[in-house]
Order: sequence, then C-alpha cells, then structure tokens
Amino acid sequence: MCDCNKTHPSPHMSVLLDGLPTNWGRWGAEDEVGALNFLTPAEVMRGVASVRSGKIFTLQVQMGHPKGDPVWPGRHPAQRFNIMDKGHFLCGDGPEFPGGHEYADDVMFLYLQGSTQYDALGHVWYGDQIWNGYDARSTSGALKKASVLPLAERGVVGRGVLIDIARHRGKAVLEKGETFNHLDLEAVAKAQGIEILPHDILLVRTGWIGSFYDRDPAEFYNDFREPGLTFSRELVEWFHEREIANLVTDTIANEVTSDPETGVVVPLHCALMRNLGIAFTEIAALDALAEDCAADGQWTFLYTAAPLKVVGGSGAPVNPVVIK
Ligand code: UVW
Repeated sequence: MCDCNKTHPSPHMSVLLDGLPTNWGRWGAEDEVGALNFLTPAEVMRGVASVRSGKIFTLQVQMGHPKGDPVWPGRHPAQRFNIMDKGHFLCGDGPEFPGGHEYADDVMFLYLQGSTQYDALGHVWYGDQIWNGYDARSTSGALKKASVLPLAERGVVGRGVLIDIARHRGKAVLEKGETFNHLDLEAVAKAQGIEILPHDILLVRTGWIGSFYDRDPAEFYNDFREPGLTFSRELVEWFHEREIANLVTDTIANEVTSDPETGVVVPLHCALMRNLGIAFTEIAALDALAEDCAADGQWTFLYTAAPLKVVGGSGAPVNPVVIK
C-alpha cells in the first residue's frame, strides 16, 4: 500500500486475484460442488474417528430470535406469520375434520442468506464467470449452474476443526474490522494443540455473531465492518495447498468486510469460493461449541450439514450438527 496520503481507487477484483490458483476444471467441466469433492468416504471416516464422547452441538442461529436476526445490511431478518392456530378455531374459522383435530400452520418470508447458511458456489462472482467458469448469465432468474442444490444433494460430512481466535486473543469478541490471517490460524491451532490438516472443515470463531444478541443493533450495524480473515496472496495459496473443503465462521460474510489494504469488498468470496470452490457457511453459532472445546481440550470433531434443497437457490439455511 502506498503511504502518500492520497485516496486511490480500489483495484478490480481481477487485478487483485490475477495469477492466484483456481480449481476450475479440477473435478470436471460439469462440477458444481467444488472443494466438497475432497470429502471422500475416507474423509468421512476420519471425521467419525474424531468422535469421543457423543456430545452434540447444533450450529444454526435461531430464526426469528426475539432480539432480531443478524443479516448483511440490505437484507431483512426472517418474518414468520401464523396462518392457522387455536384463535381461528375459537372464532369458528378453522376447518372441521372428522375426529375433530385442530392444528397450527405458519408461513415464513426469508432471505436465503438471512440465517446460518451455505452459499451456493455461484453466489458471488466477478468478470462474468462464476465457479468453474460457468457464464454469470446462468444466474439470471435462478442459478442454473452451481446453485445451492448440488451442495444440498451431496451433504457435507468430515473432520471439523475449531480455531478460536477470540479466546486466543483474550477477548469475548473481536473488534469491528479486526483481522487475522492463515498464520494466525496456524498459531492458534498450535496453541490449542491441534493441526489444521488437508481436507478439514475449518470453523473459525470471532465471537461476532454471539455478540449481536447483547448489542444495540444500531451500534452493530453502524459503520458495518465485521472482523475476519483478510486477503493476501499467501493466504489464498495456504487455503489452496491445505485443500480446505468448507470454511465456517460466526460472521455474516466469513471475512473482514473490506480488505484494509485496498478497500476491495469481500475478496475472499471471490478467491476462495468462486475460484477455489471452497464451500462457505456463514452466521454459525460457535460460542457453545467453543466453550465446550475449551473445557475438554477437544477441538476436532465430526461435522455434518446439509443446506435445504432449494432449486436454483444462491444459498440456503442450514443447521449443522457437530458430534464430539
Ligand atoms: C455477501 O453476499 C456479500 O455476503 P454473504 O456471502 O454473506 O451472503
């Protein structure tokens, strides 16, 4: 970065990422699941082998939480409405069935990225091409290529590793815009007594999403800058060499909102998801899992998840299950 005190325009994503590795074509011209291909039956069994006690953790945040749902600015939290309940029957508006049963029904309006969710590999792109080189025009109307559906049909099972950056830094939650990189991930792994291995499902805790429920929403969204991983060429190469299958974080966008060096917004969506095909799981609730890992010293486990099967979806809600 230049230190001449002048404001420079941010480079285009293609300039920033020029020459960095991609996995396009690695699993064939028709691939739509990217790095989930690393999760072979042998990798599933490696995850199973990390189960020790049978403790279970679910990683989805609540939808329709009384304090609100954290979402990327511009999206809206899920809205749920009853369309049938006891009130309808009390008013004589409920249907009558032989046997006399009554019931409650409801409907929800939600952004598919408005809860804990998997991004489709075609969710974000630059330069008119999405994952694997598909034409970005294939996203028009609905994602015809690299939608969330193939991820959902496949499911995600493997060894998960939790890297607790916040705890390592002695904080309940990282600051707005606070960054870390692959060297920090390695250092925290070492301090936790584990190694991040090829084909792992990498979970990274910042404390950010958990803090949402204790903060004034205006303060949370003001000058919106999430903490997170920050772009560097070395970091992208590290993810490529480690062959990370899935990145899961307790932030809305899995990376610091904009690269502090260049101002480019979410470059890792492009470098890791669009180019390397790494599945992104966002808005995960990691606090209870982290608390337990810190207590028993077991930071690796079986991770399982499958987003909803939304045809053409650019993402879909998910409730991942971790078994320790
Ligand atoms: C954006 O679309 C910017 O983020 P997300 O992947 O969190 O939906």
